[in-house]
Amino acid sequence: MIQRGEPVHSCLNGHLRFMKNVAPAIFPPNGIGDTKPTNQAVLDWVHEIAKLTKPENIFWCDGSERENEFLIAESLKQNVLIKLNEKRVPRSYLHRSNPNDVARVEKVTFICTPTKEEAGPTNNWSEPAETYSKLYGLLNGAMRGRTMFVVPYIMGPPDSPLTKVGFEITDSKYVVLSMRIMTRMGKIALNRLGNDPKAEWNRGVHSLLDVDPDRRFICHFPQDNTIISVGSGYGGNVLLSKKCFALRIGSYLARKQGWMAEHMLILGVESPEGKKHYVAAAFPSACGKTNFAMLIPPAHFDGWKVTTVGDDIAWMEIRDGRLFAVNPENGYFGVVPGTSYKSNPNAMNSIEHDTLYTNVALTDDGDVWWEGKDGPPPKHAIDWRGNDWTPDLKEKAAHPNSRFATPMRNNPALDPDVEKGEGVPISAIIFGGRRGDTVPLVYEAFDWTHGVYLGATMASETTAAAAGAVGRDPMAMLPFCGYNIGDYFRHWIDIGKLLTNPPLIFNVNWFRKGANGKFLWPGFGENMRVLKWIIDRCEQNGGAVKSPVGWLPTPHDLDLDGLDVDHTSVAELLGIDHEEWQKELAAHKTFFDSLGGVVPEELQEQCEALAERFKE
Ligand code: GTP
Ligand code: SPV
Ligand code: MN
Repeated sequence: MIQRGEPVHSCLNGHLRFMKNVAPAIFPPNGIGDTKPTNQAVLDWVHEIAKLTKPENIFWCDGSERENEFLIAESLKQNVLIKLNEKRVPRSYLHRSNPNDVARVEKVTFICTPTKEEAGPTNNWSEPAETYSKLYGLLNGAMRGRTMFVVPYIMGPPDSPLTKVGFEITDSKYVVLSMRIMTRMGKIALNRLGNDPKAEWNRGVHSLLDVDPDRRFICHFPQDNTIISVGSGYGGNVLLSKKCFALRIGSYLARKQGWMAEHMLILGVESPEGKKHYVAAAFPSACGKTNFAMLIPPAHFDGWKVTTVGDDIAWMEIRDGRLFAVNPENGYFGVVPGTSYKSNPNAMNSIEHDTLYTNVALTDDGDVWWEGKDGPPPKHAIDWRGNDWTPDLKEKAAHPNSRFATPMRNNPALDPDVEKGEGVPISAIIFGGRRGDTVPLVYEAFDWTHGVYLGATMASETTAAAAGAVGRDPMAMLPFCGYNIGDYFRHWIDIGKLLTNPPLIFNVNWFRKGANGKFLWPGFGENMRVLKWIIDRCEQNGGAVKSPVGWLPTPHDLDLDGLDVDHTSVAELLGIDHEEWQKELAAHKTFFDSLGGVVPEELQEQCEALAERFKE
């Protein structure tokens, strides 16, 4: 049974008495909010959390249309949502989060394993009993005057062996409405769980409290399959299905159970002859996963088709010696700024209707706007904070991390096999970050272990705030690996040993810059040219030369017909600068050293082998 410390009541009564009610209770009519699960373990847990948080009432979600309509109506009344212009963006809404609460917060994200070693050198760790005690203190009476929603959901296609059940308790209507888009929510989960009190399911507890950054914690208890998140109302902090369950708890379960939970998009690519491959790609947050997953091939690639399986998370398992992947999610929570008909038409088509926007600007005619949208900016708008905005102001109208939540069904390029229980077979795995220099446009690992090394040492530039600063982000999982990163590397190596037909592994970099500081590569749809080479390599008919870092295409091996990029740029994009790579090598060593001895021997050897190849 779960071990928990004694709740701390006394010291917190002061702030509780004055805690703002940011989420007043709602009172559903008969037939709404009363679909109680029958599994006794779930009922006991809900009872325990209700006793602690003391809500006004409990709302049991069933995922029905009627329930959704009621929740939207109540959210409009409470200004949780703003209705957008029905003609321009039908059935769509805007939500503004608290300006202090606009992104994931890694410094208050914790992995609460019995020992610090289990969480490893890259995670914030906190002792489970103490942490439960602290969180139970904060949750004590936190839902007074509020409705407690119980949200059942599944992650994965309904009939997949990889699919898992989760329950999220929350006092936020925005969370319920978002979970309905992002997951398969409601009765489907109750049916999947059944009545076995010992069945595996994830427990998620979320309360807004008073949305105070000083009382904001996102805590994971992998051994208990439990997440507790308090004090935030935004995205990855509170849609507990996503980063918290599908990645942090997911990666822990995956290692224990012999599968993989990765921060990867999944796409299908079909040739004019009808030959189809699937690839999975791990890029760090805001480095192009959604865009790549929705790529539209340029005119030159007539007859080629790219389809989306997922844009953020892949759950993968081994079958017949191959890796098969499913997208555990049911919707996209995508970056809005920069999204346009030019950069990503599939995303634009997806978010034209039935979309929940967060922190974008509102135009005077009830439409949404953001920096980088097609056409000129509006003469006047209400910015993401709710203030008047005009184009002459320095402030951005939409928050740089403003997001859309939209059902994957809206995507015109949705892959037909997205619901397939067995998943899709993965031919290639791609790693990539945002690197202004050093890293070529694309190269291929020599073998699986070398590929694991590419993933383990990948890096990305942080945002404009720290221009030029490069942070290592292994497999784009640094913020999302729910256990010791050394054991995670080991798990990758072990999976490789079980694969008789492993995916080839590649590294890409869309973000290399020339001397003028501009991107050398046009990116977006033109990334098809790189994808095509990757597919050629999978079919053993793409050319490449051996370089110290891996197999590199020559300009001749890439199909660059009709592309407006000059020869020198292509040479720069594919170039290996030995001086830059000496620095890169040193950075790999420093990174491995910083992990304090957890890095598997095989990867240390890869580091030495890379150094040796540069000496040849
Ligand atoms: P998360 O949802 O945070 O995980 O982000 P993501 O990895 O899905 O990134 P997304 O596709 O939303 O892109 C993030 C930013 O990178 C946007 O501003 C895009 O315009 C930009 N971007 C995406 N693809 C490319 C590309 O090929 N070239 C360039 N230059 N920019 C790109
Ligand atoms: C990311 O940061 O990788 C996201 C957004 O996909 S969030 O869901 O907020 O984590
Ligand atoms: Mn992401």
